[in-house]
Amino acid sequence: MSHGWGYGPTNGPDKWGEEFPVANGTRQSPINIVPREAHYDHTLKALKLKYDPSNSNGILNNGHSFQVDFVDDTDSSTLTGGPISGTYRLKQFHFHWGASDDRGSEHTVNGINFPCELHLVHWNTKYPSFGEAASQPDGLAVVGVFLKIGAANPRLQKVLDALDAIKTKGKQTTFPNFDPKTLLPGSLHYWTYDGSLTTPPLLESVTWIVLKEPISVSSAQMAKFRSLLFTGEGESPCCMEDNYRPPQPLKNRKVRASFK
Ligand code: SG7
Ligand code: ZN
Repeated sequence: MSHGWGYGPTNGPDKWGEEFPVANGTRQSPINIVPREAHYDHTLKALKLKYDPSNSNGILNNGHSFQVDFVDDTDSSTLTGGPISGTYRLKQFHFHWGASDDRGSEHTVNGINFPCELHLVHWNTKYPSFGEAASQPDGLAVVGVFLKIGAANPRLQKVLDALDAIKTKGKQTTFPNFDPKTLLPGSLHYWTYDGSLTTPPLLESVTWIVLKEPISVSSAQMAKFRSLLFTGEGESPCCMEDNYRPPQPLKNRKVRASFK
C-alpha cells in the first residue's frame, strides 16, 4: 500500500488487507443491513445516552474524516443499556460521506446508500483507557446514525461552521460546549451486531448500534462536508469525499433489532 492507508485507488479499502490482514476477518464492518433478516430481540434494552456538553473539547481534521473530541476522564458522558453491559464513555464523533448525495454511508439498508453516516465512538470503562479498550472484543460501542437529504438541519450547523477552521489535515481548533444528543433522531430504535472499526487497524472490537431513523441534512450542507481536504497545508489539494468503507461479508453473524 502506497505511503499509508486512505480512500484512493492505490491505498483504499481494496488494499487495506495487504497491511491489515484482519480486513478479511470474521467480524468486519460495515455491513448491509437487511431488515427482514434481522432478529427482533425483546431482551434488548433501551439505549441510554447521557452526554455533558461541557465535555466537548476540540474538532480535528485527521486526514480521513474530521472528529469532535470529548474529555473522557470521568463518567460524565456515557452510553449504557442497549445491547451492552456496563458503562461506555464517549470519546469522539465523526462522519463518513460521498462525493455526491447518492453515496457516502458505510452501513447500507437493503443495499441503499445514504449520503452520510455519523459515528459516536464510546469505550468500555472496564478497561483503563480508549487505547486499551480498542483491541478488546467488547472494548468499543459505536452508535451509527444515517443522514438523508431533506430540510437543512439546524443542529448540524455549529459543526459545519467549524469546518472552515480545519480545512487541511492536522488542523484543529477548540469546540466547546456541544451536546451530541442534539444530533440524534426522535426514535432510538436500533439494529445491533458485533463488528470492527471501519478504518485501519480494522480492530474487531466494536459493538455496532445502528439507528433505524435517519436525521436530515440538506444538499448544501452536504457540500460543506466536501469543502474539507484530505491533504495538508501546502500539498496539492484533494477534497475529502468518498471516505467510507463499503459493506463487508456478514459471515456467521446475526443482526438483532430492538423493534418489531
Ligand atoms: C475515523 O474513523 C476517525 C478515527 C476512527 C475511525 O477515521 O475518527 O478516529 C481516530 C482517533 O483516528 O478510529 C479508533 C477510531 O475511533 C474508525 O472509527 S469507526 O469504526 O467508528 N468508523
Ligand atoms: Zn466511522
